[in-house]
Amino acid sequence: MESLKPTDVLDIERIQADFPILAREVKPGVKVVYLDSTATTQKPVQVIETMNEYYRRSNANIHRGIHVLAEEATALYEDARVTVAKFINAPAARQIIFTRNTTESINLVAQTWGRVNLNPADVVILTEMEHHSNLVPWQILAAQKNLQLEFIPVDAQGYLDLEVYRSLLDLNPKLVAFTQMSNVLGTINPAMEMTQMAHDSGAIVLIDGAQSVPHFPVDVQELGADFLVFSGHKMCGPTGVGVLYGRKKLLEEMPPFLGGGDMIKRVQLRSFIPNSIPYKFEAGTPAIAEAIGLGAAVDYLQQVGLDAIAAQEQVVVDYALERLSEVPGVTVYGPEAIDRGGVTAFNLDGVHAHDVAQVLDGDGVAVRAGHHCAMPLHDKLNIPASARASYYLYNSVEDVDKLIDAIYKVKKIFRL
Ligand code: C6P
Repeated sequence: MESLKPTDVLDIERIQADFPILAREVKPGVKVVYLDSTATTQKPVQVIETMNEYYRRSNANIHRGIHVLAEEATALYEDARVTVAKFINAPAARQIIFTRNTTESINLVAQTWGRVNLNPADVVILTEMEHHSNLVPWQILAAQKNLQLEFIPVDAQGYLDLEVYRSLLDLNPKLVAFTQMSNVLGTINPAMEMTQMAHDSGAIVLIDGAQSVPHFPVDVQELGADFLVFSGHKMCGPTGVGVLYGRKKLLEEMPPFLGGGDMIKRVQLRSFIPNSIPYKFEAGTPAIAEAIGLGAAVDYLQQVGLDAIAAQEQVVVDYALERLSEVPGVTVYGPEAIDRGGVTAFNLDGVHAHDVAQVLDGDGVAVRAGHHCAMPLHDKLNIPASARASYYLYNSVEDVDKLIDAIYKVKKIFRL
C-alpha cells in the first residue's frame, strides 16, 4: 500500500525553475529526475549568469594588473572569498583557501601540515566510512613518513563506533580526519563531539565537509574544526573550485603546497619568500570565474535558506526510506532518517546495482551505481556495489515516487 505522501517544505516548482537542466527531456517525453546530487549538483541560472557576466564584462587575471578589468576581476574573486568565509562563519576571509576541490584540499593538508608535523610512528585516526579522498592522501603520507593509520569502525546500523574511537584516542593521535556526512550511508556524524574528544587528547581535526556544507548550516567556530574542506560543485557552484578552511596559526606555519606565481613575496634564483595566507596556497592563475560562481552559489543557497534546504531533504529522505522499505528485495544501507542527510544507497536482491541504475535511467531517473569512491565501506558492508539516490533542494516527494515506480519496473524486467 502506498504511504501517506508528506508535503514538500520548499516550493519545489519555483526552485526547479531556477535550474534550466531540470526542464530537460533526456529522451523524447521523459524529463530528467535528477537523484545524483551527491556526485555533483545542478547549477541555478543565478550561478550560470554570474559566470557568464564575469566573462562578458570583467575577465582578466587577478592580483597582477592595475587596469580596470584586472581590478574588477580581483575584487569579484576576493568578494567570493568573503562570502564563503561568512557562510561557514570563518573568523577571517584569509583563512579561506581556494583549491580545485575537496580532494585537493585534503592533499594540501597532508603534504604541508602533515609532512612537517607528523613523524614516524605517529598515529592518524580516520574512519571506515571515508571517501577515498580522505583515505589515499593519508596512505601516501603514511608510506612517506611511516605513520600508523587507525580506523573508527562503522557499526551495522551505519554509525561510527564512538566507544572504539574513545579507546583509539588513548594512542595519542596527532590527527583525526573524518567526514561530517557519509556519501553512501548518509550518516551525519556527531562532528562537534568528535572534534572535542580529539582536542581533549591533543589531536588536530580535519573535517570533510563535502556532503555537509552544501546541505545544512556548518559553523567552523562552533564545530571547533582545525581544517574544513569542501567542493563548490556539490553546492550549486561550478566544478574546478573547492575550499580549504584552516585555523590561522596552522595555515601560517604550514609550508606552501605548490610553487609558482602569486604564492611568493620575493623570488631570487636560488630561494623564495612565501606570500602570506591565503595567497601562499594559491599558486598560479586560479579558477577565477569558478570562485566567483561559488560565491553566487553561496548567495543562492542563503537566499533559499540552509535550514529550509535541510528540512526539505529530511522530508524527502524520510519518505524515500519509508517507500524503499515497502519494496520487497530492497536493502537500504545506513541509519534512520533522523541521523542522515539526503542519501539512500540500496541494493535490489538478484540485480547488480549497475543494471538497476541502467533501467532507472530508461525512465529518466538519474542515480549513481558503483562503490561511490568508498571501496573500504563497501567491503565492510560485504557488497561489491550499491545504487544510490541522493536528494537536494530541487527534489520533491514526487521524485521519490518516480524512483519507486522505476524500481518496480526493474523487478518486472528481471522477473523478481
Ligand atoms: N563524492 C560521490 O559521488 P571531490 O571529488 O574532490 O569534489 O570530492 C571528493 C569527496 C570527498 N568527500 C566526500 C564525503 C565526498 O562525497 C566526495 C565526492 C562524490 O559520492 C564523487 S566521487
